Amino acid sequence: PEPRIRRALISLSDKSGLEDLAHALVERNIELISTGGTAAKLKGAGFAVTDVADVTGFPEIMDGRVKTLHPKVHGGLLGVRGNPVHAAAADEHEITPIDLLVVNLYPFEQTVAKDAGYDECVENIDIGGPAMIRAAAKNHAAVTVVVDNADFAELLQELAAHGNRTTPAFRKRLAAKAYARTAAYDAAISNWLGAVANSPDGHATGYPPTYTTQYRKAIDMRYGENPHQSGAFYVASAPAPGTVSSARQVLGKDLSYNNVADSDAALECVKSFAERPACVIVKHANPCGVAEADTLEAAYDLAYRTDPESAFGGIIAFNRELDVKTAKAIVERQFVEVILAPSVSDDARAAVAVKKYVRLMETGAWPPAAAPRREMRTVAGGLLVQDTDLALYDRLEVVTKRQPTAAEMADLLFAWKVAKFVKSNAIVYVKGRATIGIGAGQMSRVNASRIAAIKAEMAGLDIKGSAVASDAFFPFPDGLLSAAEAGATAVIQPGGSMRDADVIAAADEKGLAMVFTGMRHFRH
Ligand code: 93A
Repeated sequence: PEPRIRRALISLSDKSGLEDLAHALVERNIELISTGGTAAKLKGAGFAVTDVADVTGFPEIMDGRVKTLHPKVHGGLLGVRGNPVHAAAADEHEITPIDLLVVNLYPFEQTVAKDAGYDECVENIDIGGPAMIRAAAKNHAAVTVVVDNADFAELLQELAAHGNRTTPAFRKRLAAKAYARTAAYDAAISNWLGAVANSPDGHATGYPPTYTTQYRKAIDMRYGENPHQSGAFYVASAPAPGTVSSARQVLGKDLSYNNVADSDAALECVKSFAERPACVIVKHANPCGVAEADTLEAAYDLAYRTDPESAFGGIIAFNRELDVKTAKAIVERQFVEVILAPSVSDDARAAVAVKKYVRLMETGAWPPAAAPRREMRTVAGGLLVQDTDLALYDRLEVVTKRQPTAAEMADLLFAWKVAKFVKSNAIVYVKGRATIGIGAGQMSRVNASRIAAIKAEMAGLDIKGSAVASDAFFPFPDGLLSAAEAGATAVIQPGGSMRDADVIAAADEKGLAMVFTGMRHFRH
């Protein structure tokens, strides 16, 4: 039979739910041992509790730095039940078994998060708590270890169901969680200390939040990118406002793996536009239509017209509240997977609700400028980490004889903003602040250019007089010439090719206006 729980050691920094737990344990005749603050709170509430100092025969010393670090505690947690040698040692040294350990740690992460000073952060590094947690978890064959107050209820259910016992499966699960907790705790300390060590004033303000971010599983998807792959969506404990991770789903079917990835692409792209209502339609992680206009509905209509074929089953993001006219225009015209907007009017919501499957996401407002962040992708056996590409250009330098007109300049900037979100090689044609042809993900820049032109033609859009953006420099004049032949009159690109002089000469010959940005935007 499983051992009965007779003695519990409770040591909690976060004391929420403590009294209810103690009450239930005492009712089950389980003896309580506690550290200073926890014991005081229990005694105040009228519970009979043994001070850990009375167990160890040693006072809590050094401001509590040493309170449970004692063989009477650790022997009680670690001794193998039924082992005669361990039992003899326990007898000789008057060690009594501890069957249940309930500990949550000094709030180190919260202390760092509230930007406390160095000394306060250091003082909030818990030593005795993790030591006990690790000891109890090692001995999970006999000892139950709880590190999260959210598990109190399940613990009490177990005790009730099994006559003051817990099942081996439950103890194993809790032990696994316990080691996950101490691992994450030490990781947070190490990352903070690393940042402190690298900071000139020894204060780690603004150190990359990704280092300490913890993720929880928000959605267990039916599958990943394909049905034979499993997939899930993990969300940071405090996701930035106005992101796909903090968005609220107000309508529709469950989000799929691809829905989340494409929603992110659409939303981050539409954030590039603030001055006027804008719409981004994404398909397979690429914008297939982007437009700005005086109304949201007009912006959607222009974005849709870029490539109606691709827009089918797309993800649509807006930078303004979704109004009823726009909502109706979408659902009456096309199949759409996800619609995202900072907010949604009541009648727009009702209009979308007509289509049961459409996922409607309310993102809330986003800050005008995104905070720096890191992004990661895995490669086989490794992890690539980089700062997210949040910059736009280094400079705007006209390198041709002809200056762009004001209208061309506006379209060039618009095309540049879009190109940043198109997979490389990216070529984007724009006219009147709306895309008219997008060439994405090609291995050659000339082909990206050709495809963009073909798509414009297929959509019945005229490239003549358009602006064109290239996410990286034209290595040869051919890509530029192909854009000029298609009818573009203005070009924006990073510059920096060995043959810039040839490319500029070709542009001058065709009477193009060309702007260099000094910044490349590969996206893979
Ligand atoms: O300072 S410690 O690292 N030294 C210890 O021996 C020790 N034992 C438990 N911190 C220690 N604890 C922690 O005290 C627990 O992990 C818990 O977070 C906290 C509870 O303290 P109190 O009961 O005095 O409020």
